[in-house]
Amino acid sequence: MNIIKKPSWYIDENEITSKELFDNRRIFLKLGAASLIAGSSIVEALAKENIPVPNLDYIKDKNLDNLDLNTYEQITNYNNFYEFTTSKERVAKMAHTLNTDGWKIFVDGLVEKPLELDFDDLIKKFTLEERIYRFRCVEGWSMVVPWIGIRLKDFIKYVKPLSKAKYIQFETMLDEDMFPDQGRGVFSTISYPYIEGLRMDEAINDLTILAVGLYGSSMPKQNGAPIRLIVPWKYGFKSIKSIANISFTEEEPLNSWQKENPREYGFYANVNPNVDHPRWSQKRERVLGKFFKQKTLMFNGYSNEVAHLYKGMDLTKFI
Ligand SMILES: Nc1nc2c(c(=O)[nH]1)N[C@H]1C(S)=C(S)[C@@H](COP(=O)(O)O)O[C@H]1N2
Ligand SMILES: [Mo]
Repeated sequence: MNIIKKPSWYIDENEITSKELFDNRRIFLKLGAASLIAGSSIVEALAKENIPVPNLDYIKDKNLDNLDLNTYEQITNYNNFYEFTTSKERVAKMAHTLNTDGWKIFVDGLVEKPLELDFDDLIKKFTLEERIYRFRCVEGWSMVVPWIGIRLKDFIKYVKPLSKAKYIQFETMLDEDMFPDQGRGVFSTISYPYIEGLRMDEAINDLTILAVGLYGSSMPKQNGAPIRLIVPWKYGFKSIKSIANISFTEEEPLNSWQKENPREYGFYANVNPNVDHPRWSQKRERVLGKFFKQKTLMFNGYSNEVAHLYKGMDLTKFI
């Protein structure tokens, strides 16, 4: 009989409840060999790192740029979500009031016909893809996140905008019971609903996704469940969370941060190390969990994919 000695890292097939887990080499790498000691199952290892068991089926990102992922813990415990609080550390604790059951997305404006889409039905119609992206907040911090989502281009094709449509506008859900800051009236931090928008050519770029999860499972509430925009070459505020309304327009949407402070925030918000924020430099960024700052890249490192969209535009004016 041919006896094969099992290597120390061998994991018994029975311990693996999901094939997805076994395939997810990155999660293994993140957890490190130490957590995969004999007797400890992957599920236990995931639990120890507070990573939920993956529940989404998706095409993996090959991570050709070899980006170093931030941990699930980091990504889900340092958030900007003003509907809850301006404290990045507290969003995670407060986000339980966001109820995504039966979530609907309304599509209107310049479309063939207005639609009311049920989130759960909607995502079954599309292919989910993992997208490992750099994510750079205008405040000067950044992270690398393995998002899971659908291409916005595919969604747009599905809802059939009219050819007159030049822009797409997104709004976050309005609901005072779910989002405490929305119930504060004149004392709210910003005016609601949170609004964002993209030019149509930006919207149909292959990098732009509607994200429905990260690290293989559904979007955590604090990160914008159940569905949010991700535009990786723009400052984080463009990546609007918990989307409830999408409309197609002829006019450029007035996005929330431009409305709050047009001198500091514009419509485009492309990551640009050469154009400083009026109150701070944008040349460098602090990656969550890293000690030294690193250089911020033009278009957040996505110039090859998106620089052509802004040819001939003065990027010191179109901020
Ligand atoms: N509805 C809504 N969307 C939002 C925000 C917000 O306050 N409300 N903050 C934005 C900002 S400033 C950033 S940096 C990112 C943060 O996303 P994250 O918490 O998943 O890292 O969400 C963006 N989307
Ligand atoms: Mo941000």
